[in-house]
Amino acid sequence: MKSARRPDLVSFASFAPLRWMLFVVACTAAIGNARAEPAFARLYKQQYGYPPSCNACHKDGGGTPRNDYGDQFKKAGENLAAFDKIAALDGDGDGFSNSEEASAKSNPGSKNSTPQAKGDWLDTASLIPREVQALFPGVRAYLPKDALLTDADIARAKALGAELGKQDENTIYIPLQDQRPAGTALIFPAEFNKKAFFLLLATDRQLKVIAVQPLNTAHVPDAAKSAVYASFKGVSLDQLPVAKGSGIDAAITTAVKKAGTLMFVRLKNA
Ligand SMILES: [Ca+2]
Ligand SMILES: [Ca+2]
Repeated sequence: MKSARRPDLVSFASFAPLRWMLFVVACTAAIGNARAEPAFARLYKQQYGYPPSCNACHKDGGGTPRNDYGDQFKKAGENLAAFDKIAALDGDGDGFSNSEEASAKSNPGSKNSTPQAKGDWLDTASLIPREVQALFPGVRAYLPKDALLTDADIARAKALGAELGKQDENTIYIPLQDQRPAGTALIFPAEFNKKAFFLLLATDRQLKVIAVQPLNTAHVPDAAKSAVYASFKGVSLDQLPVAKGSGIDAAITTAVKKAGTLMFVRLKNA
């Protein structure tokens, strides 16, 4: 593998690719800090041997407020040592300690999951963002594809008008219908006036855009009001427009250009 920068991700991928990658996408979908949650999942797996779902630390999936276990973990330092510090506590108050629950694969952040009745908190289906599922009604299976960028990819992207770097690496969802790709979806960050928001880009199986949607615009309300999203519909990923100007529409267009080109260079091999 070329990705010396993220060896942990590569080794996780070989261990449990689907769950891990879905976790990365689901938990980064709607939060302000795109790097925080996967880092947590890596630590959790290092400590307990499996990646958790977003609901270990959040009340209702990535992007929702932290639950009591999430708060305990944060207060204890958010690092590997923090797990031992909070091991004997019972974050969710269900009578089982945090470490008892984590070791038994029940959710230390939810009363509804105990070592005797773990529930479905680790099901991969629960990790697919609702917004993605809504764009592909009836699709029950998703193939996550890690979009790691080679130097050749970056050069191809540049030729298509998009400046990509390693920091743009992401995970592409491929919805599967009758075991055939039905399209693609990608959740990615955008920035306006130094504030982050998230966008969802989806295409049909020919890589023509079917939708671009704002996902979390709490810090950038203008991104929710923009009318530029409809203009991408029907455009091929390799022909997305280059942004002009410096307003919110330009910020969105820049992010869409980068994300679409990332998908194109990873999915259409030269
Ligand atoms: Ca508990
Ligand atoms: Ca519990």
